[in-house]
Amino acid sequence: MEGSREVVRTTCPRDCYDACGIAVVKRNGQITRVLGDRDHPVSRGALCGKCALAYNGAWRDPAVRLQYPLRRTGKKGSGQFERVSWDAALAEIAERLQHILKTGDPGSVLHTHYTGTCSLIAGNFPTRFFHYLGATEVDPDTVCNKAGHLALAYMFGTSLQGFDPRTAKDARTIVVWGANPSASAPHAHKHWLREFPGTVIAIDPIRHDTAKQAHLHLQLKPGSDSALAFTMMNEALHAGLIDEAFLSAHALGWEELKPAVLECTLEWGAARTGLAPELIARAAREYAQGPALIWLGQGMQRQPMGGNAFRSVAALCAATGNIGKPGAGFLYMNGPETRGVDLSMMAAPELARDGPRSVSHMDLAAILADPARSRALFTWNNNILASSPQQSRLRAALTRDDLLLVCADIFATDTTDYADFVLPAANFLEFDDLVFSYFHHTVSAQVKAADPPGEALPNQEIFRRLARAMRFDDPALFESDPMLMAEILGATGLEIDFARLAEAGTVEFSATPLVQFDGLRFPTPSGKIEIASAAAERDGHPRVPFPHADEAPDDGRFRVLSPADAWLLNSSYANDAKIRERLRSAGAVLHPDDAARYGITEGMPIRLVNETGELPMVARLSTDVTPHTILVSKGRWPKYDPSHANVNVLNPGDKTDIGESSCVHSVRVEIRIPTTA
Ligand SMILES: Nc1nc2c(c(=O)[nH]1)N[C@H]1C(S)=C(S)[C@@H](COP(=O)(O)OP(=O)(O)OC[C@H]3O[C@@H](n4cnc5c(=O)[nH]c(N)nc54)[C@H](O)[C@@H]3O)O[C@H]1N2
Ligand SMILES: Nc1nc2c(c(=O)[nH]1)N[C@H]1C(S)=C(S)[C@@H](COP(=O)(O)OP(=O)(O)OC[C@H]3O[C@@H](n4cnc5c(=O)[nH]c(N)nc54)[C@H](O)[C@@H]3O)O[C@H]1N2
Ligand code: SF4
Ligand SMILES: [Mo]
Repeated sequence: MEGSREVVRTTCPRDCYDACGIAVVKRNGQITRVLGDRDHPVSRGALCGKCALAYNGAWRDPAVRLQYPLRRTGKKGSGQFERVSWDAALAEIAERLQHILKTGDPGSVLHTHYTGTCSLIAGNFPTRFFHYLGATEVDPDTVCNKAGHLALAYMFGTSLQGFDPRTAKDARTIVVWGANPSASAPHAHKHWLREFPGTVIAIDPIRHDTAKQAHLHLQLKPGSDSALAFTMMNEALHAGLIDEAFLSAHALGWEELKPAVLECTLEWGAARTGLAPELIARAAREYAQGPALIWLGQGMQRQPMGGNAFRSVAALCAATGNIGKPGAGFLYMNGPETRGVDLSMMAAPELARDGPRSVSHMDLAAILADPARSRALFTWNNNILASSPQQSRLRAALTRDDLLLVCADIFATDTTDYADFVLPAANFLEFDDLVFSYFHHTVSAQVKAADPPGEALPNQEIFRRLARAMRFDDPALFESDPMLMAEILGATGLEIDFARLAEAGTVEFSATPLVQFDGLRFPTPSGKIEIASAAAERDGHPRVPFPHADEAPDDGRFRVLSPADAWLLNSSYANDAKIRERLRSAGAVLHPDDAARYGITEGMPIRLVNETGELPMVARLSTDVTPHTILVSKGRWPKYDPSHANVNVLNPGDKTDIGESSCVHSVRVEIRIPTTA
């Protein structure tokens, strides 16, 4: 007997550019398959490999999901817990929080959150609770992309208003600068870039699949992007492709930048970047001629001078007039603002009576090591023991008996193993929400297709209940999901309710492609592009960007890049059995010339070592990486590795020039070869 078949349309809410449409197939009320939605403009019927496995594996396996609230019974880190009721767990957590509020600073309650789910309510609503409490937020963007956000905001007034990918039809050239769509945006790689009839230029120290597929690959030394951007401006100047009329009408500061541009000859740039002068010249002319789009990757700004690198590339964009017209512009992220929605509607920072408080992720381990600064930590949507820097120091801090640790997650991670209370979260298949891609200008429904396992609850409901247990009474802490969704959809002006959106799955915010900064109005203080920025200067940064390239590590060290892995989504999926099989062969990739100098051969065990930690790895040799560079993907779970560590055990948590954010793609290590006994 066939039984009744039903298909629920929903959307993938992972931290991924694509925001794919999903078709959940149900028989007799039970999910049988999670597939790509054939009608969806991005996914066109296919999920990426990792989601196809995980959504039909661990994510629907009650045996590996957290199902009930848990209270710690063993030592911190032992992962030993007993099941308790929601009422008991929340009452105890509330009592301990009330004690902290009575006896000290609410700011000593910290919370970390990030990209577990990017659906708008589950990803943002819980911050209301923490604002109201007066807690300190560990600024999520500081572990990812803050330097780039601030750099672009200095120059254009916003980093969250990018090009509309549909305007590629008007572009001659697309530059993918420090992003790896073949891993981080698989459908943009497979369809959007591959179907683009013009020239694709990839600028990346790694020859990843997108770079292999590009017409030009500039495999520059890591950390030399600013030098490259200035050299490209120099070449554009010589070719008569600097748009002086555009600059004088719409930008401030070109005259201040120009003397530095004039110094950055092709020979100078070639020496700094390690690229052939002809290649730089070709890329410069292709781009400058325009119209051209630049995809500004989040990977590119994770370097010590990442803010300056972003300002330099942004200056190139402005100087060549590649902005404000169809087929031109840049994209870092398209924020909900591009669909009329201000996210503070969800996060409600005004609930923080003394103003929102935040610290950098780069300081998290140090703050948690200090009982005066941290008495409680909540983690939700975030697996800090896999994703954050200073892994060993962080782990040591989490063993503090006097630190209340509460973790909401859908799985038992390295981090939840240290919790006093583990709160089971529902996943995206189990409740309604909204998803806005940060690449496309789409508005999508996340639609409930199943009940959560056991007693798991959506994030927003967990924090509503905790607010109740705390006897908080501000109505903003208890707003219902239907009300929140109606507010968001109302702000889009689309005149669509959730039921209709759920039927459609995804709708475009505008029927026709949007032009970035249409009308050439920029939300800066002057209303113009501020290549020279008084705001940057006031914040202690140079007024204008300057040409820079990091020195290559010269003391026998290597620079570790740890970008996105195609089989993981940050740390998510590393616990799925089928995905773990695929990760088994991954290792530390280094250039054959470097390997030869050390007598390292393919498959040989090596140790990466620095002042922060050490990581045993298997060597993989490939010319896909530049010399003096080692590629180790992010995201493995320490507890599945015999060393109980991943690449973040090597990450000292150094901060970028702007925004106190992560420069994880600049970690320096030595290679040691283990001696056999
Ligand atoms: N070495 C190195 N480290 C990095 C990076 C790097 O490039 N290199 N990249 C950094 C970047 S860009 C980022 S954004 C961070 C991301 O770091 P994380 O925020 O830790 O990333 P995720 O693994 O996506 O998600 C975290 C957790 O959320 C859980 N989760 C999923 N859905 C839900 C839900 O609905 N509710 C709750 N409560 N939990 C849920 C998942 O099970 C997972 O444990 O990592 C950073 N770390
Ligand atoms: N499969 C998968 N998809 C993901 C994620 C994932 O973990 N896995 N993570 C998601 C998240 S949170 C984010 S933030 C995005 C990130 O996705 P991307 O924006 O693509 O960023 P990364 O993967 O960190 O790095 C991209 C590229 O930057 C390059 N890079 C490193 N240093 C430099 C440099 O100095 N100069 C230049 N030009 N390039 C450099 C790396 O070699 C890498 O190829 O992806 C999202 N999508
Ligand atoms: S992670 Fe990205 S590519 Fe994979 S299904 Fe989700 S949105 Fe699509
Ligand atoms: Mo990220």
